[in-house]
Amino acid sequence: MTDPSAADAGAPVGRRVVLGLLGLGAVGVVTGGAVQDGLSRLLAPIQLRDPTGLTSLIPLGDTWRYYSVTGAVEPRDAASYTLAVTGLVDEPATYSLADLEALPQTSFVRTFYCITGWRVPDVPWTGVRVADLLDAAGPTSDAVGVRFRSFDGTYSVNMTLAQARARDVVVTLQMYGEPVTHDHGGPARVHAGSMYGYKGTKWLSEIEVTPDNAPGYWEDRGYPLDGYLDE
Ligand SMILES: Nc1nc2c(c(=O)[nH]1)N[C@H]1C(S)=C(S)[C@@H](COP(=O)(O)O)O[C@H]1N2
Ligand SMILES: [Mo]
Repeated sequence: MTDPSAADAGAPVGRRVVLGLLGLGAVGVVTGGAVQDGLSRLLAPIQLRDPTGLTSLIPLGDTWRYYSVTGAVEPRDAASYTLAVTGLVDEPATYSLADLEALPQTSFVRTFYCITGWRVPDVPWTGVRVADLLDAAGPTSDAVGVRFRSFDGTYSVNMTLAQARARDVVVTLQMYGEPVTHDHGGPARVHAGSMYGYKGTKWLSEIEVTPDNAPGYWEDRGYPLDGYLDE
């Protein structure tokens, strides 16, 4: 699927740069993994400015790409991180990282899919079910959706209340058995195991229970509101 973001990215990567990198990618295919790895690192700062655009065409193999729609994000740690549960709930709450770590953890292994075509096989995810946080908050009878917001100040995405309650929708605290790194949206990101990556929110700061299921950042730019994988 083509990416509607290329046009409105703040400072898109020039076509010549991307074509040059495609040339490097071809070298990587010939000479093997080392060049691919180097290319992946080389691309990290570029992808800051090309969140889901042309760089996804470069053959990097099954590796992670760093995505941020806002460029650099100020890191938060155990001392400064909070997650607020707000909106149409009986008991709004604010969780510290330690609070989240003290709640029951769910783990599962799922392949990660970005809708632009790349994937990372068999990723181990661990975190707190969004369902548990919703149960604790008690959505009111007029609640319909859940809006996830990021402390990057820009990213958001919605799910219906029912979708957000699925067992594989987690406030992820660990990937690969390690704390989620800043680049991967730590200390806490949402991941929905059965949905494309864009339905998850890196640098999660708020879960707002809403009276609707309004489109979020990428959905406003053409991604489908229903983000379920076809698999
Ligand atoms: N805050 C924030 N969350 C985000 C994004 C983003 O740009 N900003 N990109 C989304 C998309 S499209 C994907 S594929 C994944 C990428 O996660 P990664 O950067 O760990 O590879 O994050 C999702 N969540
Ligand atoms: Mo994505």
